[in-house]
This record gives sequence, structure tokens and C-alpha cells, in this order.
Amino acid sequence: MKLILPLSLLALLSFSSSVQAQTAPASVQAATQGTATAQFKTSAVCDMCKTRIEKSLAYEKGVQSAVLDVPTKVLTVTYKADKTTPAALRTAVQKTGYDADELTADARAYNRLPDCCKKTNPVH
Ligand SMILES: [Cu+2]
Repeated sequence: MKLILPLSLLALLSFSSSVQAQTAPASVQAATQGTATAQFKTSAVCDMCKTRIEKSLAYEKGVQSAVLDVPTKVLTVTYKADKTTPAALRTAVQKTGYDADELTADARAYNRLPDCCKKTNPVH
């Protein structure tokens, strides 16, 4: 018994230190990186939409950059992961009047868009 106890203690110690070694890199990564990138499919159709969405997202909390590719309608957002979430960013796109992935644009904001920016139009 006297021999077994120190051995099991040792095993316990080495186990917990290996767990620490595994979790440490992840927390370091989060602290040093902090930024994440998300992409959303929007209903943007022209350069006016691009300007509108990018400007709107730029004012969102935690957003570092927002770039919309008009031909593919894909919005790429770089944001601080501790300040905002992809869900909040999608909501921001909706409130600007555009669809974000499977989420439909806020009706009021959409109705305020100029006719050329309505999603019934093809990309132009
Ligand atoms: Cu437009």
C-alpha cells in the first residue's frame, strides 16, 4: 500500500500535466490571434449594394474588415472573435436589407433599397 499510493499520485500528476500541455496551446492561440473570418452569401446585386453592406458592417462592433464580392455575392468579414459572432454579423446584414445565408433580409430595410438593388434583379 505504501508503494502503490505514491505511484498512483505520480500517475495522477503526470496525467494532469499532460492535460495542461494539451490545453495550453489553444488558449495561447486565442490570445494571440483573436480574429476570425466568416463568409456569408448575400442578396447583393451591384456595386451600390457592395458599398452599402461594407459600410454597414464596418460600423458593427468587433468588425475589422468587410469585403463583398459582387459576382459571387459572398461577403467576407474579419472580426474579433471576443467582440462579435457570425450570428450577430448575419443580423447586421439582414438589417442592411440583404439576405445572409438562409436568413431573409429585414423587410423594412429591404423596402428602403433603391429598385436597382432589389434581389429580384440579376447581378449587374
Ligand atoms: Cu445594389
